[in-house]
Amino acid sequence: MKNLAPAIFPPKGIGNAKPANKAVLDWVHEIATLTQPENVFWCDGSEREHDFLIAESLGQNVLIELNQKKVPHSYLHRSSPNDVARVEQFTFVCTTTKQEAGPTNNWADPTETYAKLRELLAGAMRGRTMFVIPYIMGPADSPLAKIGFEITDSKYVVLSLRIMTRMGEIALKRLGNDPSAEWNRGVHSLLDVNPERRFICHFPQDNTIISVGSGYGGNVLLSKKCLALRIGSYLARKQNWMAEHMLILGVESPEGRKHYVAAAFPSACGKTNFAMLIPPEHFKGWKVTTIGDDIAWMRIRNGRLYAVNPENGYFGVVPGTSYKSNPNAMRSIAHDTIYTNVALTDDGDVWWEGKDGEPPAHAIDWRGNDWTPQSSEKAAHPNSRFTTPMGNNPALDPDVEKNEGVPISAIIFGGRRSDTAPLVYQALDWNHGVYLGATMASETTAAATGAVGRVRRDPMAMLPFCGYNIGDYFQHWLDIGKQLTDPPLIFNVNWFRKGADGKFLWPGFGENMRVLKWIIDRCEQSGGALKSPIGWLPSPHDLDLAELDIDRNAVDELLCIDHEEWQKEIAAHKEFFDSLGGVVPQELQKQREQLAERFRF
Ligand code: GTP
Ligand code: SPV
Ligand code: MN
Repeated sequence: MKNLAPAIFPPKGIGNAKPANKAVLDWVHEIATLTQPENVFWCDGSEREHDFLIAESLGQNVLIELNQKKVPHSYLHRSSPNDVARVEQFTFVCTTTKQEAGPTNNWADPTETYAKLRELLAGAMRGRTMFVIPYIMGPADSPLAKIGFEITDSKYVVLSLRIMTRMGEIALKRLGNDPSAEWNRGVHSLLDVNPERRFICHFPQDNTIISVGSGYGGNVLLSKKCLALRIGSYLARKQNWMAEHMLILGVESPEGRKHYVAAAFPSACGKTNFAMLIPPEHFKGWKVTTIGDDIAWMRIRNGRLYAVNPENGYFGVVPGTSYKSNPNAMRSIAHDTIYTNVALTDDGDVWWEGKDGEPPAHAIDWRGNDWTPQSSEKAAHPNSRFTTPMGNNPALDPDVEKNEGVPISAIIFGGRRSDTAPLVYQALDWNHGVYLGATMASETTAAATGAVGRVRRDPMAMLPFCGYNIGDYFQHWLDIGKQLTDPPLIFNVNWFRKGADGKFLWPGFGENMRVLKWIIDRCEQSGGALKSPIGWLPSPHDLDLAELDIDRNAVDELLCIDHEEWQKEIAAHKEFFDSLGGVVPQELQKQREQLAERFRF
């Protein structure tokens, strides 16, 4: 069989940053004994190491060099066509008991799973280099920061983690020599990139992740969904903090008043875009800044929630990104970026559906085939991604490295719903807000394999990412609320409601500032709202729609609560809770009854 990742041999002084910590050394030794690599490469995160790995990746066709004048220091990676998204059906939470993993996770027995994975990993790195990557999630000295190590046989993973995390020496320093220090053990091997041997397994009780058979980001950048969300959420409950699938942004008014907002939208439902929003002309003087675009780690401080972004870069959806929809993202990915599964133009530039300007007359598509605008296939995969350091973002918030994090004034939940859910509404209180999160639904997207466009319940956008029993997770949210003297207000938004013509009613992107402004007004107790059965709802004049070209009827439709649709919705909430088999806290059952009750009057 063809070796997908032949060994590389670094010159002296590269690949030898061996840590002193005995627990790490023992673990690496154990994995090396099992996987039998040709050599072990200890990463330090230096420029020299980076340049060497880029050169080797180009030599082995792991990366393709782009036109360095057009996109400096940027490269294209093509994953296997069978390996382009997260695989939820092959993602496992291996808690000691099935009960701990709960009704929404694939559970597998830890002893049996370790045995199966050991078999798959035995000799798997023969003829390959085993990389050991130390990294920190969160600002290095934050009380929320966590250390992880990822062992991998993929150079793409090493180069990507260097962007996505604080990688190398900095992590070794923070870990120190204490053999009992807390750190996450991550093992990844490409194996032969065969979907039949693709398993993403989490062992929360051991703070361990083992991922085999994939080279796609969400399955193999173990810092991200695996550690920061699945293991993270498990640790968060135990340690009384929160690990959430949320962007974090700052909003500053022309008078200099600043709020931070965290928002949970499911995969490919607009987090990166919202986090980088540029307010329209009419909001001159307002500034939106980014703390994070995908994950928030939050803890209680002085009765408030404070959040950090555990990541150091963005792994974002490429298609649809343009100077029109998201100029800050375009500027971020103009250099020092790894592109995965986009198209390559004849002049060595990258292209994707929705990019500004005319499509190229000819390109090489994400699979490596010739492409023209007449082709029936897409040039870029719908889940093609960029990996770019957050330092590239022109709107990066100055407090992104603050150890204690930023205080959160509002939490927003949002899904992709063609109907039922209005543009925005506010929960009556924290517990009602938890109910909004718990009953969230969204149409599925290309971020995971499987059908696209199917409405499914995705509580707090965490359905694929909660590392323990969802009932306990709901209870954790309720328990956190009890400890907050100044809790964030909770909102629900829907940028994706459609009219009878099947088109989006709301322009979205930068114009979402109008909704954000109402949310900030509510936080400052200045925004108007009507009490509706589902919560506080703005009337059209409570939203600043000045200079927006939108039909008055569209606005009415966006804010309308259709009682028939909501009867179906409430029934769907009940069906969802029932499907969870009795783990839903009483408080949330009560919230549902109260919601139904409010519709009766
Ligand atoms: P993940 O990285 O998978 O977690 O995705 P995300 O939640 O960060 O979503 P992202 O911002 O990348 O947007 C996903 C898709 O939704 C892109 O195709 C965007 O163009 C589109 N999108 C984002 N915001 C809006 C919006 O306000 N309105 C509309 N109509 N589409 C949007
Ligand atoms: C998501 O699917 O929510 C992502 C992309 O952010 S991935 O890292 O692949 O999970
Ligand atoms: Mn995401």
